[in-house]
Amino acid sequence: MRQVLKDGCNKVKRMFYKLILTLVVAEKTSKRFLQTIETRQQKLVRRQRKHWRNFSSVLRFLALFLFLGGVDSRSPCLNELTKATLRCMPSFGNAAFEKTVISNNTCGNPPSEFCVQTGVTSPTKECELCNATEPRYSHPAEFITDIKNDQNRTWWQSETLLHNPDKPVTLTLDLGKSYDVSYIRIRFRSPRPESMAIYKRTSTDPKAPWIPYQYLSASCEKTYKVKANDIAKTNQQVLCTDAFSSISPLTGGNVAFTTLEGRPDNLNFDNSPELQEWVTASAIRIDLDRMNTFGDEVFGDSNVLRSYYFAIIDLTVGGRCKCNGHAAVCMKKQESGRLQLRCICHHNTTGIDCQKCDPLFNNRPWARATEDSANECIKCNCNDLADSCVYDENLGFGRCENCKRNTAGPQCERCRDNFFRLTSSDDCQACKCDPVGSVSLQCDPTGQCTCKPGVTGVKCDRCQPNYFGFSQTGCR
Ligand SMILES: [Ca+2]
Repeated sequence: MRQVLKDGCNKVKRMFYKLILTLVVAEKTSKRFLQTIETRQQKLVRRQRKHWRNFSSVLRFLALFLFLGGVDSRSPCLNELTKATLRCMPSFGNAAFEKTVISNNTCGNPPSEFCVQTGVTSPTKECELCNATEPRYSHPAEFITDIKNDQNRTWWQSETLLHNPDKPVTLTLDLGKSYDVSYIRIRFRSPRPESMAIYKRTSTDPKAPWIPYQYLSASCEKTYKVKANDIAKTNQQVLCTDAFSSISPLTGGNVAFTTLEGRPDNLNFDNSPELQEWVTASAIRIDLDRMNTFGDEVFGDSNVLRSYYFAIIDLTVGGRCKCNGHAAVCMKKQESGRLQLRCICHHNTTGIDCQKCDPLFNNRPWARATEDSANECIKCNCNDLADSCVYDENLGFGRCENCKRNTAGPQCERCRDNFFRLTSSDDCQACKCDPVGSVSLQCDPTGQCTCKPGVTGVKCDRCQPNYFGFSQTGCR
């Protein structure tokens, strides 16, 4: 009986301890929850302020965008009246439009659920499905550069933190050829990343290195070892800004990067090869390095984890097809069996970017067109006897290549060795000097070879009268 009472007492004691423990844990949890709510509200207010600052940066950026040529269309390469050559360029536009984007991480395969981030922890989060096999629910990378339509905002989306806790997310945009890039703007559907980096390639060579272009981070120094909001001291200095990295707004936030803003040669672009190189890009890579969160993902709640992911509505690359001032049109052309985007070159230039002179137009070095001069390529003087020339620094003009009809010389102006002609309008003929009887294989302009002693004939191929023994030493 006593034993039963003792056991019962112990049972009550254990239950009591359990209750106390539960209460303590509950109090701790609720305290932590209240702290989370409080700091979240403080955070939101702080971020709201920051958002306004960002908004003014976006306005500044838009002003610069208009200044950089968002308003004009393409310009002609020739003045129709005076026939003077003019610098020309393709129209300004969105270089990313309908270009291929590849992502290493996209939701929907297998189908998964994601929840819309509302900034408030509640069990009734609005959740949707991402399913790559159902068009209605798929969010592929190509939706980043598709048609812009405010009624139907398509977007790309990554997996959520629940499905992909720490794999870095990378987007790669291939522009198809070099562009002069003025700005890059990314419109997010999810909150903007805490840290992201933009890289570029300046050549279409798939082995070309990725060059850092801009960092955008709330933790510049920690994440990218770059001072936050620094002023560009050189034209190609990679900067880091914290202006676009707050969690607010939760949707529709913009990230923008203007390539020329604040660069030392900003107003002297024509004469700055460094800056010209800096704005050149043929591919863009965006690394989404860290998400912005409210810190509640640490509790591991699956609905919370489902509400963290990257989603981008649109990527705009404001720029012009790079034609070095020698083309007004850039279009796809059939080239070795595939469509290649290229400039339609003027000013006797050629190449995908009009980056060189036509073969027979290298009488002076190739140059970009400037505001003052089209710097067109000039034809070499090859007397119509060559199809190509190369500029020769020592000569100061173009040296003709592969002179035709037995001619030679920098301008195909003379007969090649061992050939002759009387006047420059004649064809060059072979001297055909006899190698045994001639001093050299070169004849004079009449075709007469120089004979060894005792040798005679136009081609020095026989002994003079009364001489004999035609040999390497002449005739005796
Ligand atoms: Ca879209």
